[in-house]
Order: sequence, then C-alpha cells, then structure tokens
Amino acid sequence: MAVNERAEERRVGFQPDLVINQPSHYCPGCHYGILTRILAEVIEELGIAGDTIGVSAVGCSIFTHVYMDIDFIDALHGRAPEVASGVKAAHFGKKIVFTLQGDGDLAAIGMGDFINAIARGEHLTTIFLNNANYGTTGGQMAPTTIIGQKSTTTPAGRKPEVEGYPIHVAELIASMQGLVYSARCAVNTVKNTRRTKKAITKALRIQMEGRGYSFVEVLSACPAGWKLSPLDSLKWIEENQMREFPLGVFKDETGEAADS
Ligand SMILES: Cc1ncc(C[n+]2csc(CCOP(=O)(O)OP(=O)(O)O)c2C)c(N)n1
Ligand code: SF4
Ligand SMILES: [Mg+2]
Repeated sequence: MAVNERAEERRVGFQPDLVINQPSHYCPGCHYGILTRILAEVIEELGIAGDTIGVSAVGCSIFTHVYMDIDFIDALHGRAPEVASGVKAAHFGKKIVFTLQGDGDLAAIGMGDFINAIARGEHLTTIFLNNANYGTTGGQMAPTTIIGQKSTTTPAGRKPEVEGYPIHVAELIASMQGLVYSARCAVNTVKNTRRTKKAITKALRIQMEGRGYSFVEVLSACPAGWKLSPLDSLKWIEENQMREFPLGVFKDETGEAADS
C-alpha cells in the first residue's frame, strides 16, 4: 500500500484532513500537539498543502512529519534556516517553506543561522517553540530559561551572574531589515490559541505574498522538562513565563490593522 494511502486510512473526521491520526510521542500536556494541529488547520485553510514544505529541527519538533500530511525535511541541530533557504531556492521561490524550531535549536546552536537567514532577505517563515528548556534531552537550561527557573543544569535556579540572561527572540529580530512580521503568542488558553492561529495564518500569508521573512514565537508547556503537571504548567506559563516574555506583535510591516 502506498504511503499516501496509508496516511488516508489514518485520517479521522473531526481533525483537519492534514492531521494523520497516530499515537503521539509527545508527553501528556505538551503543547507541540496543539501547535501541530494549528499548523495543519492553517495550511489547509490557506489551500497550500501541496505547495508547503516544513523543515523540522533536532528537538521534539523532529517527528512533526509523522502527524502532518505535507512534505517535510528534518535538519541537523540549528541548521533548519539553511535547509529551508536551500529548499526555497531549489524550487525557484515557488514553495511555501517554514521552519519549526525549539529554543535550544534556534536560540543557542542555531542563532547565527537564523539571524543570517533574515539578513539574507530570505522569504521564509519560522515558528519558534519557546518551552524555556531543552525538552528532548531531559530539561537542561536553554537561552530562554527564565531567571530563577530550575532545570537539570541550573538546579538552584538560573542566576544571571552565573548563567546570564534569557534571550527575547521576537524583540531581538524586530530591528532587522528583511523581517516583515514578528509576534509572540501562546496556546495556554482558548483565546491565546485563537490568536496564535491568526498570527501563523498571517505569517504564512506574508510569505505567499512574497513580502519577506515572518516569525511567530509560541510560549509552550514542557511538563516533562519542567517537572510539573500539565495543569501546573499552564499556571507557570501565565504566572512566570509571560512576565519574562510578554505576548504581542513586535514588528508588522504589512500596514494591515492590528489583529488582522
Ligand atoms: C550538534 C548537536 N548537539 C547536541 C545535540 C543533542 N540535542 C538533541 S535535542 C537537543 C536540545 C533540544 O532543545 P530544544 O531545541 O529547545 O527542543 P525541545 O525539545 O525543547 O523542543 C540537544 C542539545 C544534537 N543532536 N546535535
Ligand atoms: S519533552 Fe517537553 S517538549 Fe518534548 S514532548 Fe515532552 S513535554 Fe513536549
Ligand atoms: Mg526547548
């Protein structure tokens, strides 16, 4: 049986057509699953499934292709922007290409790759999952770990004098030419999830219209890495992560009304 036929069999009615109904490898309460679903819905609604290529990173995003019936390629740790740039060029700019990257991947090992993809003026979209730690490898400190946060490498809590300060990626890149849109969202409530869907729709639309680089950061729960229950993780996002990383739009050069 062909791969596409098997994917067809696994689809279920109440989900977007692009979601493949597989047992998930995500931990209970992880927000990767919500993000995958939002992405599938948006790609379906924009009618670009056959023209979209995802580039997933080393980290818990790496199996996204297992759950979404679009073309995907996995990049080495931190290298997703280069792979995406190559894929875009190989298709003469005609495909919609997005990267799905974690905070260790994008803001640590891959920061130079990411910044330079924007500086080159690539027409790509990056969806950045900020879960304040290295989830895959067991909860080590990431560049986005907040001050005071405990991780396996900061067991007494992150101290600026020892481990430095968190990086605010959505704000940092807002000054860059070539970047059209930068927003930070969350999926901890229904309202925030709806806003995230709008932001991702807009980010992909910007690329479809050939306007430049677009970026959406999503604050996301990692109950396994944080050693919290799924419910306590939602509380932690609201009470701690959002204080350090306020939600909002940090750049929008489309000239469109806010929230459009
Ligand atoms: C070059 C290289 N260095 C280190 C690793 C080990 N490694 C795998 S995943 C990962 C961290 C992933 O963290 P993040 O990007 O935040 O993803 P998350 O799982 O939290 O979504 C690391 C360090 C690797 N695979 N390759
Ligand atoms: S380790 Fe964290 S990011 Fe990875 S699947 Fe589990 S909860 Fe999600
Ligand atoms: Mg992470």
